[in-house]
Amino acid sequence: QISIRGIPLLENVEEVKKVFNRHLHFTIVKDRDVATDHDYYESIAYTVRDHLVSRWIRTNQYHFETDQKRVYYLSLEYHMGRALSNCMINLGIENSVDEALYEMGLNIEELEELESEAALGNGGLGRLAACYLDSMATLGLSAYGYGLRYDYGIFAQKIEDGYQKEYPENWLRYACPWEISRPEFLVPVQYYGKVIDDKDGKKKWVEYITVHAMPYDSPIPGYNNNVVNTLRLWSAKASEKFNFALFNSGDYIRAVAEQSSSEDITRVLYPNDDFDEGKILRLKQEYFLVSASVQDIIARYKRSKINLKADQQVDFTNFPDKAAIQLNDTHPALSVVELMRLLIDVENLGWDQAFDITKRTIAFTNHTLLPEALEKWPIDMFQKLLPRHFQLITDINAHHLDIVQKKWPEDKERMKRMTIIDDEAKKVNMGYLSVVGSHAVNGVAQMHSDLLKSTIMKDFYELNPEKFQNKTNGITPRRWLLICNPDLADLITTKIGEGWITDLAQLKQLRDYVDDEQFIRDIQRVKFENKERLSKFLKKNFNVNINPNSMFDVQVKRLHEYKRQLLNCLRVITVYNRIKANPDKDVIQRTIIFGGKAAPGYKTAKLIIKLICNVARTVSEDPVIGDRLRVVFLENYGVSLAEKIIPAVDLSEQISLAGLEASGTSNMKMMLNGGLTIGTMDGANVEICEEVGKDNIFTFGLTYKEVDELREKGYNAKDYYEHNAELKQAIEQIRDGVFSPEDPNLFSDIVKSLLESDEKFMLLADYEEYMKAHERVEQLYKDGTEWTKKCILNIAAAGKFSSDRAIREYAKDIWNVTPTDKKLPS
Ligand code: 26Q
Repeated sequence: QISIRGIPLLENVEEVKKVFNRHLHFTIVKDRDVATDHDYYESIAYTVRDHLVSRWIRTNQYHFETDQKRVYYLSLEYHMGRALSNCMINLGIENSVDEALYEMGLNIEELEELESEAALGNGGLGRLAACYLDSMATLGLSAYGYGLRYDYGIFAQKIEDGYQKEYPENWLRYACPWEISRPEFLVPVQYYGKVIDDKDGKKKWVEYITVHAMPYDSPIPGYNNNVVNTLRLWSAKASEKFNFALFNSGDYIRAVAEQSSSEDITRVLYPNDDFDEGKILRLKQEYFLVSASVQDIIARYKRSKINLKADQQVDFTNFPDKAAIQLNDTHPALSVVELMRLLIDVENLGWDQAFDITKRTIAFTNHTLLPEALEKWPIDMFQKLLPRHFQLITDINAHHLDIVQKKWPEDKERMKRMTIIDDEAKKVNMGYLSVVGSHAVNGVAQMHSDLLKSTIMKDFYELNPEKFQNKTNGITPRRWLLICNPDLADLITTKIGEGWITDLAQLKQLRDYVDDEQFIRDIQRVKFENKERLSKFLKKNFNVNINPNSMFDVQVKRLHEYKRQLLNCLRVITVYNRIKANPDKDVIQRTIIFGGKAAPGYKTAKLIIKLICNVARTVSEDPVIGDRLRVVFLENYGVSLAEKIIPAVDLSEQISLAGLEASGTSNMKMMLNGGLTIGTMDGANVEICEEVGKDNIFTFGLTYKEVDELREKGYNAKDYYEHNAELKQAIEQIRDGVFSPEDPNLFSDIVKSLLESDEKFMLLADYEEYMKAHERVEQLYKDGTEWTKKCILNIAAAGKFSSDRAIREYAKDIWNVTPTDKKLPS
């Protein structure tokens, strides 16, 4: 047995059984005659949690003693997925637990499936936060995640008659064994009211209402280093005080009702990915996270070793040497003004010193250039909800524009472009506030960081070029290889040892085996077994039949027009037409897999899901097609389903219009698991191509520059349509109801928008090259050995895309903290 899953020593196995039985008895209060599988899941979860507890406490003690600088990651989203297997792996107890359960007649894999996943995120941004927590703990940083404990995470997606339906995801229905509430650290958060001038010339926020933030802590174990960091999620609790008047006046019912309405703040995650609706509840959520977290951060600073000793007023001069706050997009941008407010109004610092400390503490990561995703709050709404913060933004803006004016005295237009508060549009620009209030600003892939500097942040780059950086995203190799693809992990380990788990660059040693015939066969066998496993899972859970002998061609990600699932769909239709036109031609068998949620209000995206489902139906019902082509749309794509799909991918579809996907991370996950990429030169695909070499990836399509030029000269969709017979045919079939005979006009909006000359995502411009790229894919796939060699080269080149590498860069270039491979005592 390989040691990466821990060695199941007899005494460990006996201990696990003992603790498991104790939890079933004392915590769940059942015996084995009446216990359900879910009870067993909970018992084993508590058993594993017990192993974390002393490490968790010791980590806190250690960080108190050393008083190293702390990193605070602030995010409105954490897409954590399941915790059980992650904890077992990171603690090295998986084999012991496995063996113990087996001896008791239970199956670990079946129990793991019973954990509901913490899906408190939409897509890439929330999953990135989760990967970064894993890496920060593994690198021994004193790091905290702060977020919101939504009662309802991302909705559950069902496909009914080909349409997406949304259902509430009540992940807390069963008690969650991984969280601990901390009522003793309740924090007040204030809204509304007004600001008055106090006697001593100070500003005072009065007549506000208060909602309390209750912290729930979850453990974040590092890999094999006995570090356990904390993710602290806030839940809204009505303040009993604020309803006192109503309670006393006898309006009991209204008082209770109002209580529950303030608890609505953390009721539900906004399911929009890259779209800002400007809703007040969302602004309340953002401030709730920010205010509770920043107060908590300051309180921890005051309780820290140096400040506990000092009996005079706490000195904030060194605050930026003790705390780094990272903003995950603009969603927690209010941190800038909340930190200012607390330093000035509560801690009595002067404005200039407060602003200096704020800037040195905060850094900002941007995740998108899409204009509809950039947060801008209506001034009226903002001022009413957060009157003191509006004043502080006004002050910061004046200070900022003063600097702009000194640098470009004549340039009125520039001042207008750079204002944080836009009086004409009556909006507060949160991106600009984040840049002005930070010492570092970064994009999430090289190309994206370059575009930031040349497009939406150009003026700000010219003002402060030293602030701008790149930090290419990464994924954690623990969840995205070791845990989700154990057979590949073992195979790699037999060749190069287990160093890759915490130093993914070591994968490049696999290049030595690219011609090793046995290794090639082993890689093929593992991939096939993963495809078989996925096929069985889909058969069992969704009654979907797919053939593991076919190529698995996969596009899984949020549904968005810029990601161009519709381009993939046009390709599928063309492949279908080609088989029909030439039924005797020898083609490879393909299974084309789609998965992803559309925002509930995003009509076009939902119609695209319906189209894909209808095309899938037409293809499957056509007797001519047989087993040559199969199209499936998988329901409810999320972290847990991804862990099953990604190890089985042959071909990774990354086909966004160049310039629009900031980075992408599913591209990295599939590459690491031996999938080959077909993709545009967008986001991190560019770097994937650099790392693996252009012979080992299928790139196609317009470059960012060409997109720009084409838009400049005028994109004309109809030209492409008229000049490509296959494309024309596919679109006409959609238009004529070939895929929707019961309602021939169902997809007319899609057809119309595809042919518009200002169609924003230029689908038709990239169609022909996309088809040709797929022909190259097919050629290569016919030669199993050559294909597998490229898979090996892809795995070997995936090292750069570890979140450990990304976090090391943040630590060095932004946070000024030092990773360590020191192990704490177990
Ligand atoms: C904004 C305002 C109001 C409500 C919701 C939002 C909102 C919520 C989520 C806006 C954006 C998001 C999520 C964005 C996101 O996931 N972006 C992705 O981030 C990944 C990690 O950096 C990148 O890899 C992807 O390219 C990028 O699309």
